Amino acid sequence: MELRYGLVAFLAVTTAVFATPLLNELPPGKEWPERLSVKQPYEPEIPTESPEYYSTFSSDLSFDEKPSENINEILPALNEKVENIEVADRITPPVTNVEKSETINGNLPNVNDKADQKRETNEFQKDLLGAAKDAEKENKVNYSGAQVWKVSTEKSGVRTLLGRLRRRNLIATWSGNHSYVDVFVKPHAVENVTRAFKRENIEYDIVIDDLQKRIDEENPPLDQNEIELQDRRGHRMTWKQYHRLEDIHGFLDYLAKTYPAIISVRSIGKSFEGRDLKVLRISNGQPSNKAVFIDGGIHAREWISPATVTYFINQFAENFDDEEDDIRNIDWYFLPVVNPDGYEYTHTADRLWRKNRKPAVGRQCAGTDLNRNFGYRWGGKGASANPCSDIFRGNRMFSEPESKALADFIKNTAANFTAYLTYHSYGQYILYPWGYDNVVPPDHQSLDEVGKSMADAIKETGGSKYTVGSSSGVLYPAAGGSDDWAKGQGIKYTFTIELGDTGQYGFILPTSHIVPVAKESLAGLRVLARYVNKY
Ligand code: 0X9
Ligand code: ZN
Repeated sequence: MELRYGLVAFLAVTTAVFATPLLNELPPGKEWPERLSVKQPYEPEIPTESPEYYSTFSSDLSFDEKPSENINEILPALNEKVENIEVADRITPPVTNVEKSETINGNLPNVNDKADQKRETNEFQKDLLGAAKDAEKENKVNYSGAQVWKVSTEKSGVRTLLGRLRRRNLIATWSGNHSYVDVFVKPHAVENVTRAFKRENIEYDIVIDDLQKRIDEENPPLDQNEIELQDRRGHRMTWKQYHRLEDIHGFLDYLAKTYPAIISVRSIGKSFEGRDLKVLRISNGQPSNKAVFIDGGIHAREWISPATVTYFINQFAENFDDEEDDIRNIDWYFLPVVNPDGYEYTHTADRLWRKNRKPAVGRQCAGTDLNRNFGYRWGGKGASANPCSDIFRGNRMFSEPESKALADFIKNTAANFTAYLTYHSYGQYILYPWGYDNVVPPDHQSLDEVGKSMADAIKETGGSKYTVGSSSGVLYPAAGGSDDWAKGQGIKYTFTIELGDTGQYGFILPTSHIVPVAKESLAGLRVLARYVNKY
């Protein structure tokens, strides 16, 4: 008897081990193209230093100061270290509920009667889950009383005051452009900051008056029906919830198993804490195809981004045969979570974490802003050398395993990358290079045209208004972004897309917004696909 079970178990394990790579194996001609001797589609055509390359794009910015100085006002404090909040900068992640319950489950009492065992295990697990959930809540950074204000910066003196408050670590900037800033006011500072604003007669709107309440309401658990549906579907993604990394990766693997002729998944490297950086490729295998690379989740707290990128994947994968030719004739590469350590950390410890989780040398603070770590004009404006800043650029370009893996993959793949889209939040912007300074590439007019057509499609589909422009012109200069690096590699249609909303919820966008945001973004992506095929 035991021998038979042993044999079954042995067969199950060997099948799982050996069949998984086979399931992911694409038919000849449909494999992922390696670089080898294939000519790269993006031999640098762009001189990085040529003066005619720079045009003064936004000389009419209504900043109080020159943009170059202004960014030092706006962004080094873009959520600088949250002080007075206990676990904000913990370097070792806290033990999560899962880890805890697993440890205890390992020591379950030995009950002989199967029904009893099942009941007791269930009850025991329920108790554990409840206790673990409470513990998890206690372990998380608590934002009770923190507020988010929208402040117009048109009036002179506003930026100076914001700079002062920021330097005293009372506020941080969530988002903003040249006419407004969304200001995160730390819980202990609300009174003082209110007084300072009143004294200087500066108006503001309180957009979020208790951030923790919003966080608590943001991502409610699924109801029983949804959970049963998940089991039947073979993966757990729902777009009715923000999912943990495990669910996202499980979904990618499920698609590769289900559609092996067109879909495959590959880990292109590991994060600092050892999580996979999983890229899913969808392709009909035609050698003439152009390729598009799409990523999400560079910034940990921007949860709508991985949710949207996985929504795209689902649409293309599940309806590939019925898709329009413009979609079918592109090789799609998706990396939904560029920063998996940060993403998990936002679920387990600090909902507002932005960077990755690699401790800085000296370990005084953790994390590098991956969108300041790419090797194009690295270390320029809008990037900080202070490891405790939320826009820390890292010790050198590509110092982080996540940014390095992404760049190496794009460089070492012979795919004909014609577009690079990186999804962020929030603000509703479609941004093209350059980000490092107020200058634009020679083909900025065509980028502007494509961006505007995408924005039109988005508006037509879901009604949201996206602003289009160069990222330094529309937002602020910030060097070391993945977009600038991709454009520097010669990838024609390079955009950063800042998804919704425009600040009502900011990063804490309720789950009911996922499908509307993703659906309208998909309309924009379809427009991009048309331009890619025409190029
Ligand atoms: O600052 C960023 O990294 C992006 N905005 S976010 O609010 N999602 O953090 C904008 C990046 C635009 N691109 C470059 N500056 N290169
Ligand atoms: Zn971002």
